[in-house]
Amino acid sequence: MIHRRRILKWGTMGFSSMIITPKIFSSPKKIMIGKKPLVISTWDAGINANKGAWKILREKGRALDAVEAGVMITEAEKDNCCVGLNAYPDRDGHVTLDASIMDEYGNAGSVAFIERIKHPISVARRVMEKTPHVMLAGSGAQQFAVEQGFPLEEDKLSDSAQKAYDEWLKKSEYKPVKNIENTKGQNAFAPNKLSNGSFNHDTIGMIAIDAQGNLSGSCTTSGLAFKMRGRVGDSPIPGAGLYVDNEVGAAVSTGVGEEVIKICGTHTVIEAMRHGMNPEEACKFAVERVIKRNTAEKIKDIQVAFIAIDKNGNYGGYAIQKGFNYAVCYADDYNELIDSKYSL
Ligand code: SD4
Repeated sequence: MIHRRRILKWGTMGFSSMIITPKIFSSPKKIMIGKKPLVISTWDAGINANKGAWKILREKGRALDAVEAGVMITEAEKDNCCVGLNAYPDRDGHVTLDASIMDEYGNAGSVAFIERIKHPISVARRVMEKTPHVMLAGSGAQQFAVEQGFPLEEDKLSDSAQKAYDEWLKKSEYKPVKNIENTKGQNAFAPNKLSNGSFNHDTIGMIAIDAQGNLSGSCTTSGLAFKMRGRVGDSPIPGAGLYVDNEVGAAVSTGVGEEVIKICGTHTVIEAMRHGMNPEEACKFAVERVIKRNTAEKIKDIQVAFIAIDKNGNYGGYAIQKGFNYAVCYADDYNELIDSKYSL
């Protein structure tokens, strides 16, 4: 009855006197209760990684421990093109790794352009917990890792990485000559697509909420295959490749890191959730921002995807292109690969 009277009153006021409030300030949505504990991670390697994280979460362990243990599984995998020391190298033939981690207090640690260290995610955690800094890079990061007791691994490509690199060298005709960056075309650069036609991307990004309702996240990658030496992607940058705000949610990205950095990708996702979007809507919002910054021609070759969890254990993901999937685990018998929605 009251509602009807209000509607009638508005009806007499006419549209011009109605105040339209922006969507982000609209009346609060019904709170959806999701899953807790819960872990989600990018791509199909996420299934195995989730298993490691779930062992900790199911025992009411801390999300931070879960996201570290989970991605360590992927870092150690033998045949992984894109994470850990068995991954594809940069265009000079060296594997260089980026990783970051964030806890429920908003602490962050990361390593960038680190070489010959098997578990960069654990070094990132040490940076967070044992130093006053957030990020260490290159030889300094490696030196810190060794001081912390991490073994220095052999500087050698895995068999499959060596094969892929030799193949790439043939086609790219890359020679480390001066000013090659100015040459037209992509040959000397990280290709958007690999020779098998798949997008040049992979990474494991993992976010989790534990039984106590605390959030954490991790991200670890070799970056783009055949990238320029010294290139650092979004993965080790808080707010770009990974962001956690315990009051709101956690988000992680994958795909062409340069695009993610330019829109502060995961921070954008978190802020969208803070203003009322659910995780999938927030990931879509960030994806659309990447799309908007590019021409229709260019965006066809770019993949970027985000996944997110909110404070209530709801989750979602969104990608530019078809083909992105993520693994979701919230029970001993539930660890499934979900095909992400996408824009193009
Ligand atoms: C990077 N975002 O270094 C990473 C790579 C990646 O899926 O996620 N690939 O740009």
